[in-house]
Amino acid sequence: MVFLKLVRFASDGSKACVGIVLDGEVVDLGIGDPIRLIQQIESSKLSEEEFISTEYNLTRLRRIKFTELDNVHPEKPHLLKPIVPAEVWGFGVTYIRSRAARETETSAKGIYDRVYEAERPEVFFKASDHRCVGPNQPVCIREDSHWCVPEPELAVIVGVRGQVLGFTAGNDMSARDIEGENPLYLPQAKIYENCCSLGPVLVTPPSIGNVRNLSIRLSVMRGGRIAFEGTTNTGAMKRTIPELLNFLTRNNPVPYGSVCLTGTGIVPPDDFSLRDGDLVEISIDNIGTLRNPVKQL
Ligand code: DO4
Ligand code: MG
Repeated sequence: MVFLKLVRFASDGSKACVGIVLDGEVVDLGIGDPIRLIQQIESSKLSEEEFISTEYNLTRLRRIKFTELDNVHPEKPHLLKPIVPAEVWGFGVTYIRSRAARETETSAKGIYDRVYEAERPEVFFKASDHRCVGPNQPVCIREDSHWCVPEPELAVIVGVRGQVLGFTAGNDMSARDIEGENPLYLPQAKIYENCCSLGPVLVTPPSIGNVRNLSIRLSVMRGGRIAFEGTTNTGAMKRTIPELLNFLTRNNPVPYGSVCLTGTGIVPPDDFSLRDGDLVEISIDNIGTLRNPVKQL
């Protein structure tokens, strides 16, 4: 059985290569765009496994160890974002922990309680490709924020009508002081340089398993020690993915290969803020671990 986990990586110069992850190795498929591959599989009407074995002789292709690519040296072959997202959207207050944390920080008491209970979810524009980073690249703290946290979220890669093309892990970096001061400041709390990371792999729907039961873990390392760690499970999400995608794409066709972050169920305690030099690690079942150092702008 071939589990379709795809990565993009840079080797020989700046050209992006797409590889399939098999037994701890990345097999270079000799193509550049994973979304195009997913489209081809979709229109072939073959199963993923049949398509891959018909089109590629995996035993003959170049292989690189996954751990070799998951590194911080830009001059060596290294992982890139698993897709180049045309748009990234974020859902909010989809877990009870996010509702509680937001109600504590906000000057507009009650709004997060209301949105958690409402039929219509909160969805906001999060990022364009140039604000997103891949594995091992720095995520940033805004210069004018003193209370910044990572938000580990299941990320869904979608087509124009909201059809699910795949999954990856995402970090919705958030300035809690800015969003807490006034909810109208949300875009400034959420959208800035290196405010979002994605990776390490793109997993297709048949390979992800039960999306309602994926464990999500966050740890923040500081000076070699754990400064914060927490866990949740997608089973604790109040809304379903089809429900979220239905709202996202109502009179709003999104470009093929857009990314949708499904909200955080882990928020560190109120006295915790990220610092320059921290290392954020987000792990999701069947996706793996997305690691990013933190940089204070
Ligand atoms: O309005 C606040 C943003 C909420 C959010 O990003 C989340 O719950 O993940
Ligand atoms: Mg979020």
